[in-house]
Amino acid sequence: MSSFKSVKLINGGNSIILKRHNGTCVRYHATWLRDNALDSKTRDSRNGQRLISLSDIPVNTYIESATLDKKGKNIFLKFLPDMKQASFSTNWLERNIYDVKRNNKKGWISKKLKIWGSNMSKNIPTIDYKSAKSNKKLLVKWLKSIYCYGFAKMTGGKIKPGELIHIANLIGYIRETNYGKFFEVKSKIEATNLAYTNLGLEPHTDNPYRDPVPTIQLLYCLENSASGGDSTVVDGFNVALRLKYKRPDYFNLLSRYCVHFEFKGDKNTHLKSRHPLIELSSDGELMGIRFNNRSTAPITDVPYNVMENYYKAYRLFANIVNDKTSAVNFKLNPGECFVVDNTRVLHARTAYSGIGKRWLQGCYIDKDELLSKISTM
Ligand code: NM2
Ligand code: OGA
Ligand code: ZN
Repeated sequence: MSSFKSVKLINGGNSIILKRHNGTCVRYHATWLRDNALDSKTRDSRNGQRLISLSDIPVNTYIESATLDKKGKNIFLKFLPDMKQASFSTNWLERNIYDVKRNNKKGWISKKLKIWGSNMSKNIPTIDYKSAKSNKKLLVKWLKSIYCYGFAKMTGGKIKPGELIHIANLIGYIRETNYGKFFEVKSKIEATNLAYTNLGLEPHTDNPYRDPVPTIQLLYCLENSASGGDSTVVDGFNVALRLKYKRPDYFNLLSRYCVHFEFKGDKNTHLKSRHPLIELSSDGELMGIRFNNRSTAPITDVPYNVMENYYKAYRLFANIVNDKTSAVNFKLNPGECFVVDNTRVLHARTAYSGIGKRWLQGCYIDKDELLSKISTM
């Protein structure tokens, strides 16, 4: 429970400044406080949604008086000119703090994410199917690892076609695409996608040609007796950060310029998108990686005099992707599956052949629901 020592108006009531017991201070603006008032006329008390618009807040809003209760745990505000009153707990204010130093460096990531390389091979976040179904604590822990690492495995599932849907439903809502609610990853004649052959697939993110990109992918193994067909996953954020460390100029090129992705696998499908390989938000957060050599269209948005360097940057990125120290390798057994955050983690398989068979089923899931589950469970 946080508490403050004192509160004062500053800039003629345009803001308040709160002092903590350790001497540090934090400021909030009058308009911001008014907009975020928590009373039932400002926010619906059932669903928490805001009932007012900015036009309901006078432009010249200021705070006439601000007082703390005895214990310094609640603050009471009077706004003018509309004579609105509002109160906030100091806990709420601390939780919603914005008067802080921030990291605006390109490529920052949330402290909650854990970056990994081949060192994760020995402790892959894994759950067995039975625990996932019966032990909520273990399930939440597993869901959190999908968020933190962008990768997790499940073992002990039924060897039954369509079983992946039950697992997907533990994570979130299925994202249906042209490939269906789920798809059969096996070698087919006249394959509409190279994934449906026995060729090896280099580390890639799926469907970079789709906008928005599917955010989670699940691959479920039903048969894997062919020789080869081993899996690899690579933390794309780790690769991007290693690139940035080695060659910040290359990192800038790959995040600055857009690539075109395109897929035309059958006569009913023509998907296109335009995004950088390394995507940053406007304040520099590392948002996503799109990397798929099979579906990269001619790169035409890089100026002539930058192209040579762009390709050098692209090549170095690919080299780090394919570096042994980036990879976590394993072979899926029937009844096992893995889940990747497709905005971050790349997946691959080696070529397969021989008398045995290989049959995986896959589907896409929306990550927003995963985050919602973690937050509410
Ligand atoms: N499949 C497996 O994004 C890709 O084209 C990779 C996707 C066909 C749904 C394969
Ligand atoms: C895919 C894919 C990998 C595999 O279907 O998108 O990359 O192991 N498959 O077959
Ligand atoms: Zn894939």
